[in-house]
Amino acid sequence: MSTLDDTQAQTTAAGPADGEPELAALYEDIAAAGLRPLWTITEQLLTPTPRPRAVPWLWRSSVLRPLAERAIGLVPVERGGERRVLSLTNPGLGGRPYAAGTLWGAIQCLGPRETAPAHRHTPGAIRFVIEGEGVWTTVNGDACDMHPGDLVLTPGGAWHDHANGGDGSMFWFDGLDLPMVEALDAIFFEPHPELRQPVEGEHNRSETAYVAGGGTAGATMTSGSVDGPLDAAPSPLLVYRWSATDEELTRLAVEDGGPLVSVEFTNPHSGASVLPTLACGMHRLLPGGSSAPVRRSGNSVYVVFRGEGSSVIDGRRFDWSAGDMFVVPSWSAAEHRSAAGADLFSLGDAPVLRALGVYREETLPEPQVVTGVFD
Ligand code: 1HN
Repeated sequence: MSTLDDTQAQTTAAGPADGEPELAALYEDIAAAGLRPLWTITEQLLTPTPRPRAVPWLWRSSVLRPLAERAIGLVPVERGGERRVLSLTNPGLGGRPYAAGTLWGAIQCLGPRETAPAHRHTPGAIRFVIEGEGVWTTVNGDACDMHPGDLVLTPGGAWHDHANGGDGSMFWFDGLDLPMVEALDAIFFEPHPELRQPVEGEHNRSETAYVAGGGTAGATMTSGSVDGPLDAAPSPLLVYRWSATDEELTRLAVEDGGPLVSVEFTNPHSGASVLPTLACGMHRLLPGGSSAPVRRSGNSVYVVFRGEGSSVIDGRRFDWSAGDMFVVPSWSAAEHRSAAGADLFSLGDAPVLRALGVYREETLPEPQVVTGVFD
């Protein structure tokens, strides 16, 4: 007679027990039927907290920028490759070209007079301009001029191409929800018949229309972060200018004194995140300022726009300066500080987690103890 403990020992074993032909036959038949008994699955499916495969990581501008420049000299942007892009490849993801499990992040560059060909796809994208002048991204016929610090949206399904009309190179950060759309088995891609789609009318029409309709800069961002309902429609405004962002952060810093002031960019029609899948924000650490240690479910990628400082992520210190990019994976504890002040752009997947009711965040009671330094 077997006790309850004996029974559990048998049934939690990874394979059939010796001398139990009936049980052995059951396991064989289960496997042959394309099934797996839950009680033999040893990998932990329900972890107490998220266990992202992506690890905290940083890519330095001093490495990214020269490589991008060499690529401008050696690799043409043409049909086929479509984009001159170096993807942030998180070492935890087994070679997949993703910054984190849900997010694509990359540096993209265009040399003088180059065009990255027009196409469209179901993943949505955002561009955050790091350096250079002269490029516009045309989104469904609307040519959006790009300048450092600007955020430009190319919502899923929108035709888009990038054209450099100037004599210098330009560098920007690309963020896409590509891994999410891939996980949903919903990728569609289509090249446009022409290299550049036709530009309709003047440049920056979404911006002009927004202002002409009485839209204010204040309605394009909110202090803190959006936690309202998801809007399945992307923002009708395609460009968020650095001048407006800077002005709002300056105003917030005076109003509430810091040490950290943050805005999240919003769809001015609905107050939702800029894309249904992606949240974009800008964070200003005032000189000597630090943020509270926080963990959040969902992944984030940060781009240092101005200044320098450091972040402690899961106990490791990451020192950064302008143009660097780093990843805070889901549920990693993160806190940021800067002696001289800094502006950080952030990209995150929180709109999806919030819409699905699985978003969580918590502030840690104490600053983290630093046990190592990333380099
Ligand atoms: C894409 O379309 C762009 O349009 C950039 O600039 C990066 C990465 C993967 C798939 C499509 C762009 C991309 C991308």
